[in-house]
Amino acid sequence: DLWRDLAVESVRSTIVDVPTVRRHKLSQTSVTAQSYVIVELRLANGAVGIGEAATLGGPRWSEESVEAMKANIDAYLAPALIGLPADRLEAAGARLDAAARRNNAAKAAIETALFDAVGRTLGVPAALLLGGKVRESVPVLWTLASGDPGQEIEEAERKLAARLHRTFKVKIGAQAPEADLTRLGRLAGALDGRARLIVDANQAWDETTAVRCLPRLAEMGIALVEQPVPAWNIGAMARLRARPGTPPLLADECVFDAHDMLAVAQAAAADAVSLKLVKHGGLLGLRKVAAVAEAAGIGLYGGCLLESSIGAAAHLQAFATFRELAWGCEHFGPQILVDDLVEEPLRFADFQVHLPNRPGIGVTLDQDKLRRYARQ
Ligand code: MUC
Ligand code: MG
Repeated sequence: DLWRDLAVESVRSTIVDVPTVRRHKLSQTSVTAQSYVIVELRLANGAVGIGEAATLGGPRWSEESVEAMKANIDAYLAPALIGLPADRLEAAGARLDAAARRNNAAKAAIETALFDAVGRTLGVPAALLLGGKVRESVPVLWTLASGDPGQEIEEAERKLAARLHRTFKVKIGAQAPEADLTRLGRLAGALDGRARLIVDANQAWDETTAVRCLPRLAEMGIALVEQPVPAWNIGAMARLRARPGTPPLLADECVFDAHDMLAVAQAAAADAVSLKLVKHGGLLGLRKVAAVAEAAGIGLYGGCLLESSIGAAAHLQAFATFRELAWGCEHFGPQILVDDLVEEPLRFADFQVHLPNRPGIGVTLDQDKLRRYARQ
């Protein structure tokens, strides 16, 4: 019978480090390799689900590091689920929350593995368990983050010519604001009329700097500005947003859980929100944050933390279920790694990333790659 025994039998966590094709610089860190915790969760029926927790340069983008995640998964989170039927997804979330505070990325990797294992058991995509697909592919942007405008223009030209990406997110805040404005002016000039540009300051500016610089970004045609000020300063986001000449604002580090989303909505502090498993603690948490945003008329943006095809596929299962995904997604992560971790990487074509048409999250872990990139 189909259900056999869905009890969670074991959970294995592995730290991997996968080099990137070039240095990726943002305001708070700079990386040449991506570090993930890969979770393999086995059910009594033999099905194995996988999940991934991404970080960016250690515990710098948020508070979680791969070392801390692996320790907390092994000692607290995994034991909380052993024996629980894997289809009790909401109950599993409650158990994980009782076992450890926050640790949202670690919880998301485990919950992804539950969705994957249940989906594989039933022979259905995880999207079906989240409401069902509205779309088969999602527009996907590319991030320019070497800091060298000559290199960035050339990289954007290659992506445009290959019909892979035509929206580019530029990482700013690693250098002085004036230097970034000059750099952005060059990029906007070179790509004018052929690509859409957005920027991400990763909390780098104070309110005064943002007051001065945001109208200049609007004049250059920048379509969206992500997290210009520190995550705690929701008041500044609201005041900036109320000023004429401010481009649309995207909330990233200021929205982790649905309570954060409610506070941002009540303060009218954002036009859109970046949805990420590492922030929301899982697919169910991501949908809850999205529901609060939808109720407030705040647009949805499919965020990433440079995941491999495992994490990206998990996000796509949720992104596929939204009636509106106004800003598309940024799951270019599989393309910035020198190698992927799955047997069949996600397909990028015609400026979209395409949903795999297989059960669970839709991708299969390549055990050789796992061994090759596992930290010794
Ligand atoms: C972030 O803050 O959005 C996502 C893409 C990228 O280049 O950096 C990340 C994190
Ligand atoms: Mg961001």
